[in-house]
Amino acid sequence: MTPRNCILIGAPVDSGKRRRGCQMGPDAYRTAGLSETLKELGHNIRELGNIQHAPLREASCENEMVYALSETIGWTESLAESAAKACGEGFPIFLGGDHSLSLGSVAGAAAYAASVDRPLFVLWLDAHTDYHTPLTTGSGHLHGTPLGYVTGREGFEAFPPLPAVVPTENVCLLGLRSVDAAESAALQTSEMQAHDMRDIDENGIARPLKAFLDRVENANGLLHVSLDVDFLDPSIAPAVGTTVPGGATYREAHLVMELLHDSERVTSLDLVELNPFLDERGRTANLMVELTASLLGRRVFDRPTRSY
Ligand code: 6HN
Ligand code: MN
Ligand code: MN
Ligand code: MN
Repeated sequence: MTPRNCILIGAPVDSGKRRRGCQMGPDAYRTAGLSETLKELGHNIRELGNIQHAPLREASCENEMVYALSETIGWTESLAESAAKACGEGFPIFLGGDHSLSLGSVAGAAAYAASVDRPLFVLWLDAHTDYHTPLTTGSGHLHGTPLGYVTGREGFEAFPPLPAVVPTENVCLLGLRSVDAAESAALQTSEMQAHDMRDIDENGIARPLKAFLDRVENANGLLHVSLDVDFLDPSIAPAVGTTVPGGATYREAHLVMELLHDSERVTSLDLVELNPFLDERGRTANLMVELTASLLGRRVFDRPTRSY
């Protein structure tokens, strides 16, 4: 297996929703041994510690429900810059932090892809589509908006202008089981490939993923993967504020990671929405580390036995 130059970027973003706790995410991944696990697999690890948001400036939005706008804008600025830089130096892994961190990580990955003249593809592993805009969100929680931002939807005027838009046909979503009406309507007129759990129950998870990975391959694309804890079934991953029953099983999730590893296409990764405050003896943090290990080449016969 080719060793990767992994760059671990702590992003303790907690502004994307009202419930606190994701700020502890980066330390939970460290405690669960992410860096040691990836080293054992033979990868090179560079740890950047935790980054901070850019200086806050005043910002406003027509929708008065929107929560912590300035802070999320500050995070988007600093994360986009870190992501673009890290993509040029290795394989960035963003240790979240809530999903609003992906406004920045994906924007930065897209800027990097444009600078090397290659298309960026995005795989969104989530119970939710996160396709709102600040104008359509009912909760006001900006962690529900990153795919709206990076695909260039209107309503993000207060945010940094996107250096490069991700075309909706380059986005694949897996694991959906909670989609708001406004998101669903917008999805219909987009080219995103959205696979809900019904689809996965009927057809399996490998089929849509392989079809997407073939497209990435044929386009010689870069691939950003955004893994939301709530992609997983709450029975195996309780540490998330937005649990939805009926999520991916342990094996479905590992299979996704194994196929991603075999594709050799993944160039950046977000680990998001872990809220260690809600965990049970670290089991969700441990599982997220195990999944990252699968994505980076761990095989069943290498896997140490560990009970959760
Ligand atoms: N996430 N659609 C809901 C909302 O509040 O807009 C949930 C968003 C969840 C966000 O999955 O990162
Ligand atoms: Mn999400
Ligand atoms: Mn989610
Ligand atoms: Mn594995």
